[in-house]
Amino acid sequence: MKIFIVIAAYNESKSISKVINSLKKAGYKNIVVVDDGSKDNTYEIIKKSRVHALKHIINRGQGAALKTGIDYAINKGADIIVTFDADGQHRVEDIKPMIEPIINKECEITIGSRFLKKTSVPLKRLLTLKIAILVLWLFYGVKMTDAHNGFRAMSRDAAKKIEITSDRMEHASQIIEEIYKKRIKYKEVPVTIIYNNYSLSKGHGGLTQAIKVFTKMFFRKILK
Ligand SMILES: Nc1nc2c(ncn2[C@@H]2O[C@H](COP(=O)(O)OP(=O)(O)O)[C@@H](O)[C@H]2O)c(=O)[nH]1
Ligand SMILES: [Mg+2]
Repeated sequence: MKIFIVIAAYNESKSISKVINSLKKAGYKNIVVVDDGSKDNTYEIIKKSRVHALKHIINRGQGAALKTGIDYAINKGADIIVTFDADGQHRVEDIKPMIEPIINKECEITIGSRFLKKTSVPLKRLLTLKIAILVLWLFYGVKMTDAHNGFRAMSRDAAKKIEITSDRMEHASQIIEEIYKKRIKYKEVPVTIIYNNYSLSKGHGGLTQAIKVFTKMFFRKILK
């Protein structure tokens, strides 16, 4: 089984080496890092790290960066693709329980859920995450416990089926829509998301972002 870890990285020079090293230490050999037009030296770091180092020359957003990485992994013969964050918020130990249901053919895709485990999510994040879950339920009738978790694992077939056309953060909701529309068998797996000063200082996941995601989803829904 060829397992590929795909990481989208935007201005992550402070954390990316640590993330790559912990993955290597755990035995993951196929690591694809897509530098999403960072302004810092993220690309120089990944170039030296002996991973598959890809680069967008401009910043296109996490959705676009993941698509680049996933397409690359498919071309390199990946059997399973795991998407993993560059900022140290995901735990390497959680990869095994994420890929097991796919290896055992229980489902084609697993989505990490921080709400199936006892984690304390900062209030600001909690609100937007709950809104995202509600919107997915209202629009598609899909009941998820966590809709914007960047930690996922998918079979090669599922990765080929899912079309990501949303460049920025709304790709997370789009992936759930794709799972629903294409009737891909999925499972939510409890994972721990690490909230530290570094991740919170980046200031994403706030209400403005939630409104942007919702607006894009809304137009996608009515323009179809
Ligand atoms: N915010 C942001 N993250 C990006 C972008 N492109 C790639 N990423 C990566 O996407 C991952 C998740 O981003 P983050 O801001 O931590 O979002 P959150 O943890 O889901 O609230 C990180 O590994 C980023 O480095 C981008 O344009 N903006
Ligand atoms: Mg983060």
